Amino acid sequence: MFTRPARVYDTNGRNVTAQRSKDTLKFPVCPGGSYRIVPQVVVTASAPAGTVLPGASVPVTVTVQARDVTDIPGTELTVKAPEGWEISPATQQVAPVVAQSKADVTFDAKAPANAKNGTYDVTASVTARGWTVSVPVTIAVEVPDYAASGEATQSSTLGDAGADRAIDGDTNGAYSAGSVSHTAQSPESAMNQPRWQVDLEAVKEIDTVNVWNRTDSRCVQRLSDFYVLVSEQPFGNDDLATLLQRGDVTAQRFTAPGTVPGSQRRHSPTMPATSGSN
Ligand SMILES: [Ca+2]
Repeated sequence: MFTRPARVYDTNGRNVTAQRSKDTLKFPVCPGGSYRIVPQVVVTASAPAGTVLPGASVPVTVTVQARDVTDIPGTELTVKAPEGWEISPATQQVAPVVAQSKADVTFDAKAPANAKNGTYDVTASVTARGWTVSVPVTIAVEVPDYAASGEATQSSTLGDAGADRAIDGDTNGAYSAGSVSHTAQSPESAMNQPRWQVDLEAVKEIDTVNVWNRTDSRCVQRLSDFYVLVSEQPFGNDDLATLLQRGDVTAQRFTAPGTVPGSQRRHSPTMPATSGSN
């Protein structure tokens, strides 16, 4: 607060002469008196409410306000952002602001294409000769559920329990609820490495793959030993052994549903040893 121009007022509203040196403010005081210190430069920064997609830009507005009777000379706005963020422009001049008025300046903050879910602090600093005021603005990034807009297929289907049920946004694990996908229950299907997959239809930066199991008590164990495979190339009709040997395929084996760290991959099928997924 004391690193910017400030005025000191007594209880009667009279200005008290003060001297500022870096972060120290000195002024004469009367015993028992009370004083009000009013910063003469107020800087705020804001971004639109909501979340930002990875790789998207959001406009940040910085408001420089001059209080009371103190004019603000021309200042410079600089922005610090986490690694990978692009700020445009990174610096810009702010025109002088006369007392009791304000000026808005705007910059764009672009999230990295590989940004993870979370909140990020971008700091805007307004600098004049002798003082700097810095304010953070928090931007939330939300990685979309790419699977939800992909094309789901599976090796066979039991009744109407199609592959698209696994990406319908409903993770109700009870088969009777009508949202669980299911491969056919024939011996041939079980022998043929039943699989479910989703084509994301473009290369995407994948953070996690969430696999939701059935919750019907007698069927939970069916999804007990399976692989999650990801690739930027189509899997085609290759069997599991072939896929595990392919250089473009990343594979992880699970004895129970969980999450797998991702990378830039196009396909993410699961190959359960037995059938049934949400
Ligand atoms: Ca579902």
